[in-house]
Amino acid sequence: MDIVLATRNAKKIEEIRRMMSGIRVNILSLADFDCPDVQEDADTFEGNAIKKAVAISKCTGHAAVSDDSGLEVDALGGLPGIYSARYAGDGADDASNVRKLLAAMQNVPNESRGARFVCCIALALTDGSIYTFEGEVKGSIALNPEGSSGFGYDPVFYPAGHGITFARMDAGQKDSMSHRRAALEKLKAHLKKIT
Ligand code: ITT
Repeated sequence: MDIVLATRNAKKIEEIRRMMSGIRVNILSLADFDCPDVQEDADTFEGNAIKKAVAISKCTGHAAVSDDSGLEVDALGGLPGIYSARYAGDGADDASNVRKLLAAMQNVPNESRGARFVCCIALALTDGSIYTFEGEVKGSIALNPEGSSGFGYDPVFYPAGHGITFARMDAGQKDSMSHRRAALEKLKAHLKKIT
């Protein structure tokens, strides 16, 4: 079965390809198709994930898998949440997003710095059926960025029970406990049943 990865985020693509190895699907790249950008205007991770997967499946004529994900911070009422990629505004990048988050958290004491990463994966099949799979990892927000691996908010996220940020972990260690891993395991179990 051919599946197009409906994301333009190179770091997500790396992680998903790594964790999808070992199952009988042929992963195609969105870069090989001429599809318009999908507007992420739903108000949930699931809504945006479905929008992306359905649009890319229709555009390419193949099954599509999308990933909508983000960081929910308790002290900020769940922000940046679905706005994670563009938290610092138009033209935001990982560094400006992290800077804005740390500034917003400046006066938040250690015991109130809880957060979680959420990942919703959507699978859209060519017969029009849609499936979604969620994963999360709980943790807390660091006082300063630490480490240079990964992407996004990895330098400021301590997964619970570990004394280092995701950005200080090697790829295999982050993969073993990440929100994306949890969602992808559910997707893989589903694909094994239908392929
Ligand atoms: P696509 O929509 O093309 O997939 P995107 O980067 O815009 O790419 P999202 O809308 O799902 O994707 O935004 C996800 C953002 O959440 C991402 O840019 C990071 O800022 C953050 N994020 C998600 N997963 C993360 C992870 O594993 N580590 C660090 N930050 C993550």
